[in-house]
Amino acid sequence: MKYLALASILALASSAPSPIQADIALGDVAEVIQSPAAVTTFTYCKDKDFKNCRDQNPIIGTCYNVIDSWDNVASSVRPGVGVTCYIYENKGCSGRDQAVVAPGISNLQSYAFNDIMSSYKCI
Ligand SMILES: [Ca+2]
Repeated sequence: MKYLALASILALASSAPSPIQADIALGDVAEVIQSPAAVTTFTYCKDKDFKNCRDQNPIIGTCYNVIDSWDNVASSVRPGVGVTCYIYENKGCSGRDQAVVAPGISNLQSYAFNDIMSSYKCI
């Protein structure tokens, strides 16, 4: 009976349309379930001393472009504790970069990076 039940489930599964072409093995699925994407915090601010800020929750290891209205305006930045965030002069995490760790950089002018940041990535 167990075999029959399994066989009918398999028949059902193979006849059902598969909207997503998942090219991963079962082992990969287990790994994804056991290791959800780690998220940190990253705050960037239009003014020095962490004023007029935008708070983000970036996934570790993922590059983010800042939205257009925040492009080339950051004057202070603060990553979450325990990560290193890199800020980049160009989008796509390219160009000159500057590493930042908590408690952050209160005045990017000190690093010749004021009003320059276009993207960031935390690792
Ligand atoms: Ca820039």
